[in-house]
Amino acid sequence: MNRIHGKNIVITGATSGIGKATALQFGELGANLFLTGRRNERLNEIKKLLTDKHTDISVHTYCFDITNRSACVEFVNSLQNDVDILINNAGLALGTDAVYELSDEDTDQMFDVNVKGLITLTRLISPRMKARNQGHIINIGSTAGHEAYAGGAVYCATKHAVKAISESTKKDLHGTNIRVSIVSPGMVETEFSNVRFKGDDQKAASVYKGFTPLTANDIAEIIVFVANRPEHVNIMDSIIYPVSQSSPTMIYRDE
Ligand code: NDP
Ligand code: 8X3
Repeated sequence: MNRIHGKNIVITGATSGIGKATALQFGELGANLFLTGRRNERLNEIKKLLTDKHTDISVHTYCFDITNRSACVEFVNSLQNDVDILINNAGLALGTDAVYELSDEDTDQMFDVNVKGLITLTRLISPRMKARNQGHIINIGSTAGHEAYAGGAVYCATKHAVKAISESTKKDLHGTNIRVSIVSPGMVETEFSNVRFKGDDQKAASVYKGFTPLTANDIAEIIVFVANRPEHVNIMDSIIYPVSQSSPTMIYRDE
């Protein structure tokens, strides 16, 4: 059953990976899309992909940095439509430094995007959902938000924070019809590792060598499934690993 048709869906970080795949899958189901990211060319490409294929949906793009609070306010104020579903997806890891080697810049950027950006959009959009007593907030967590690993002090902390924020958000909205969910993937081959290794694409590719990682589409399918449940069903969290991965650091490789 398609419960998505005609819904207004905000997706942050829709220029690549999980966010882009999710936008394309929601487009197939007839959702109106409000897509954000910093790379305008990518946003335009995705809009064209969607509107060429689907004439019955509207696609709006918003180019801004989620760490810029006033840009977030401007974005939310510019929305003419009620938001039915907010997908807080924008996020990143920077480096795999041990805690005693971390840079302030990487630390700030991970917290600013993964935690503060997510809170800003939730804080700005949830009051309207609350007023309508309707909506769904889906936060993209990580298995790193369930189990920390060496070299991931900050990234893991931000994803543990996403889990905590999601649980608190659900409790803050207790008694309303607003659903709050987390989708927590293991290793997904996207631009995530290219960003983490700051453009060292060889190092990024080596992360996914010797086993079959998840794809962005695999996670988009889960996000769509979570969003497409009946109104009274709230999937709180879902942990998705590739079959070759049993924990953030246990990966069975062929070679
Ligand atoms: P990608 O690097 O492919 O996508 C990340 C998205 O976040 C991009 O669209 C990027 O857009 C956006 N983004 C990053 N920084 C900012 C910023 N300052 N302002 C606005 N948008 C920003 O990675 P994934 O698709 O893999 O990651 C999506 C989410 O999934 C993240 O939250 C990540 O932590 C999580 N995740 C990823 C896993 C993986 O293994 N890949 C596993 C578990 C969770 P732009 O650069 O255009 O601004
Ligand atoms: C990303 C998962 O374990 O590659 O959230 O850092 S991991």
